[in-house]
Amino acid sequence: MLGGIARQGFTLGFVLLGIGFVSAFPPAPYYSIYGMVRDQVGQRVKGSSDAEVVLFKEGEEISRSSITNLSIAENYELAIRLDAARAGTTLYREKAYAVNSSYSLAVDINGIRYYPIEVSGDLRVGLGGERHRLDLNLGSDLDGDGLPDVWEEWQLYQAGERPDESGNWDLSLIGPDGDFDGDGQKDGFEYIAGTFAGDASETFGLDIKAWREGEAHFEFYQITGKAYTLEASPDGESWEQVAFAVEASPERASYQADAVGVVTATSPAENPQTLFRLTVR
Ligand SMILES: [Ca+2]
Ligand SMILES: [Ca+2]
Repeated sequence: MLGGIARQGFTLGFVLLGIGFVSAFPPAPYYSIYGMVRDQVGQRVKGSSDAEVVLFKEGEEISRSSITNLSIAENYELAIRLDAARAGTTLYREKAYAVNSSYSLAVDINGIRYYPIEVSGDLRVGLGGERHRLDLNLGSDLDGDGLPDVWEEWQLYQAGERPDESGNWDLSLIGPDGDFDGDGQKDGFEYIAGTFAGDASETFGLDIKAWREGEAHFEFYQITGKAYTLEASPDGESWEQVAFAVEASPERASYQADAVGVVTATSPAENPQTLFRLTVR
C-alpha cells in the first residue's frame, strides 16, 4: 500500500513539473526493481492486497509494494528512493539509499513473511533511473543453488528418489544448469516452465503441425498456472509477439493455462515459412 502512495507521489511531482512548481521539491531519483515473485514450487504468486514485497534498510522497513496481476511478465515493481546527499536533508535521507548501498527484501502473503532465496545474495542499489529485473523465489535453499529445495525434493520424489535415513534428500542431483532427466532441458528451465525435471517425457516445446489457409497450427504441452506468449519471425533474427488462439478460444496476446496437457493453438501467418517460438513464464 505504501508503495502505491510513493508512486502517486512520484506522479504528483511529475504533474507539478508540468506547471512549474518543481523547484519546491527536492529531486527524488529512484532506482527500480521489478520481476516475478514465485512460490516454492515455481508458480507465480497471485496479486492481492495481502501480497506485498517489503523493502528494508539496515533491518528497518522502508516501504512495501503490492504484488499485482497487471502484467504477464512481472508481478511486482518497487521504487527505491535514492539519497541526493544534500546538506539539510537528514529526514529525507533516512528513507533513501546511497547508490551501491545494500538493501533487503521480504514477501508478505496473507500475514506470513517469506524471505526470497535471492535475499541471501548481496543486493545493491543501482543508479537513479535504472530499472533492474530481480525475480524473487520463495522457499529455503539449503544447497545454495537458487532453486527452492521443496521443488527439488518434489522432482526427486516424482523420479523415484527418496530421502536417506535422516530424512535428507540428495539435492545435488538437481541444479539450475544440470539436466537430471537427460531430456536436453536444464533443471532451472524446467522449474520456470513447470515441467518435471525428473521425467524426460515431459518437456517444454512448440510443435508446428501444419499451415493452411493463412494459419499456422501448433501443439504444446501446457502446465497449470503458467503463462504463454507466442513470437513470430520471417528470418529467425527479428521476432515479434503475435496473437494466438488456444483450442476454440478467441485470439489473445497471452494465454494462461488452467490445466495440464497437450493443447492445440493457431496463429495467423500469411507466409508458410514464418518461424514461431513459444515463451513460458
Ligand atoms: Ca536449492
Ligand atoms: Ca531436464
